[in-house]
Amino acid sequence: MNNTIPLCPIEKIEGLNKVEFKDYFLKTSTPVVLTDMMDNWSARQKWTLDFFKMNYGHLKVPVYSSNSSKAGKHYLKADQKIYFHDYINMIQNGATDLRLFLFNIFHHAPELQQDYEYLSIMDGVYKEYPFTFFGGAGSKVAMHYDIDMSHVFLSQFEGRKRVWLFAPEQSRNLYHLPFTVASHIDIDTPNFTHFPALKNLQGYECILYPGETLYIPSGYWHYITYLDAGFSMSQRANDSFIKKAKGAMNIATHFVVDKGMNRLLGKRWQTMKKDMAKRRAEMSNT
Ligand SMILES: O=C(O)CCC(=O)C(=O)O
Ligand SMILES: [Fe+2]
Repeated sequence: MNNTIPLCPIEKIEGLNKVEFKDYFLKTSTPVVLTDMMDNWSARQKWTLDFFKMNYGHLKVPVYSSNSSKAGKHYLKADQKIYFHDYINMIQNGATDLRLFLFNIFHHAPELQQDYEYLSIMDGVYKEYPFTFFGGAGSKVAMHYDIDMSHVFLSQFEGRKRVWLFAPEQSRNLYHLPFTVASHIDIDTPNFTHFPALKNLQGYECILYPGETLYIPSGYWHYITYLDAGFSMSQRANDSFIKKAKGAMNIATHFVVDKGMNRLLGKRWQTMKKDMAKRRAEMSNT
């Protein structure tokens, strides 16, 4: 809990089957931690930071500074490419908050697929997008929701993460920046005077441990703090035509409207979006 925003603990469950998952979590868009989803993967024991350092240290990987997932022009633009070996050393030594994210390790090391299984808890798992996320203690993932509107299953291999989730209905209370999937609120130290709608915000919280898989329902906002150096891998799934269409719309809006306006107006566009977010938050609270 961060004392100021009510956060409900996310339930942790073992032995959930597909029907139960659908009825209790998928249909109701309720987050849950599945504690046994990774049990049968040999990757669960085999994949560690040291394992990647030793076997794949020669790969050059794109790393991002903590603020590069914030709204703005540089969204998803890598800051630099460095050797995987050097990057892992840096996070193990606590020397950086650079993150490696949305990294498809199977493109570089297809043999690793043998250690791993695709989830069968729901239909529509995208086999082409198993992404890994690495970071050091203290790294933060800025508040966002995933642009393609997929459901996300985030499996933790090493280190712990604190995850805060907020349902899509909370978008106005989070001052969602229009035409983006981001919020500029500093949720660690919420400023209730400047952003009064934050008083109405309600969310979920969990600490994700190695061996656990967090289900992040489609459209859910997430804010993540790495408590230790570590990494996870996500699988994405989408079994709904409507959600796929919404995702395609989001991507078009972001890349055409937001990027275009950024180029055209720069800082002024940022300010306009913040003003719009403020007006919308106030409208929904009057
Ligand atoms: O765990 C992370 O570093 C980011 C995860 C994330 O944003 C996602 O899986 O969509
Ligand atoms: Fe995400």
